[in-house]
Amino acid sequence: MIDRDAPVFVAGHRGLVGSAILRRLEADGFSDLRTAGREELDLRDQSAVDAWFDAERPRHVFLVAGTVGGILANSTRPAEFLYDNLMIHGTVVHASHRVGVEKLLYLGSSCIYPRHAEQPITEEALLGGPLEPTNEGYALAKIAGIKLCETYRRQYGCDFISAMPTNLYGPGDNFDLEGGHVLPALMRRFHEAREASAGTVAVWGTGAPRREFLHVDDLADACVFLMDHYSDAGHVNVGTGVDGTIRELAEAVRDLVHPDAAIEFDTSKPDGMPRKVLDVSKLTALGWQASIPLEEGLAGTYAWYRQALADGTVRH
Ligand code: GFB
Repeated sequence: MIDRDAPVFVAGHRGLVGSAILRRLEADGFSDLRTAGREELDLRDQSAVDAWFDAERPRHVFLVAGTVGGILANSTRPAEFLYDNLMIHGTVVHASHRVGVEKLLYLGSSCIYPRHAEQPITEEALLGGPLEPTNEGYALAKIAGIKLCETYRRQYGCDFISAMPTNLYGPGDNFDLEGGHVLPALMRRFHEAREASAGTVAVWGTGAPRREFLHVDDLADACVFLMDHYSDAGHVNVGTGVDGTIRELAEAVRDLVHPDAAIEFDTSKPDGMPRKVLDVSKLTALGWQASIPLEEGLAGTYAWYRQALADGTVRH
């Protein structure tokens, strides 16, 4: 178990994942949480990151910062996704080594796996074939992050571990229609159609791709579990092991938000990876499994979204 009274740095605390980890650590009694907003610290800048680590001296690090987005943002801004993430992973891992961080958890993404990986995808599928082109830049940066943790462990003996989550959703998500992921985008589109009494809602692609969705509170729980119980070089998949089509997801969101709406597929938009479901047997064998069913997670996220709209705090 990591020490609940040690200084812990959550890099990326304002994002979907970072905010969930912060909530989870606070609930768990961690007493010395350190964060740094973008305006205070540019995580792409090694000298700024070094200075911050020298001043703050964290003993544990959750490296969950990055430039993230959905399929369109990834395919139209590949340079940003590659550069920002490569730099952020490099600076934080290196600074952590330099000041002697005892344990670091690095968060990757299931998009690291080859486009035609055998499903469900095991950890061993990494680097077994070409990547999905819509998110190649992001995936390459995420693979570099895994290799940073592995090599710093091998060369310097750092206890740096990596977790690879599947597609995430939950409170604090980005509801931007162009830049965000499918689940918040659909929730917002059905919500706005209901408000406008519109009868049809657009869903990108064919509806045929299959995706697995993990609630971010489950992910935060898994991250703390791994920090407490896992110390090895190999990365660990984090998911539910259950997937469905985008059409099924759209229908579930429609039933929850605007049951009278009709769905119209916009096939000018990309489908991306045909299927992405993780083999989670490694994590299950370690003793962790997801506990928030999709239906419950969708309802909670929609309640959160409406409240955030009312409060004016939703990210668009
Ligand atoms: O969530 P999403 O952008 O992530 O798209 P990916 C998932 C699927 O939903 C794709 C479809 O087949 C989309 O075409 N989709 C339908 C929509 N309607 C929408 C919509 O309104 N917005 C969005 N965004 N999609 C991402 C990667 O890929 O997965 C990232 O780009 C990251 O790198 C993330 O790894 C986990 O699963 O396709």
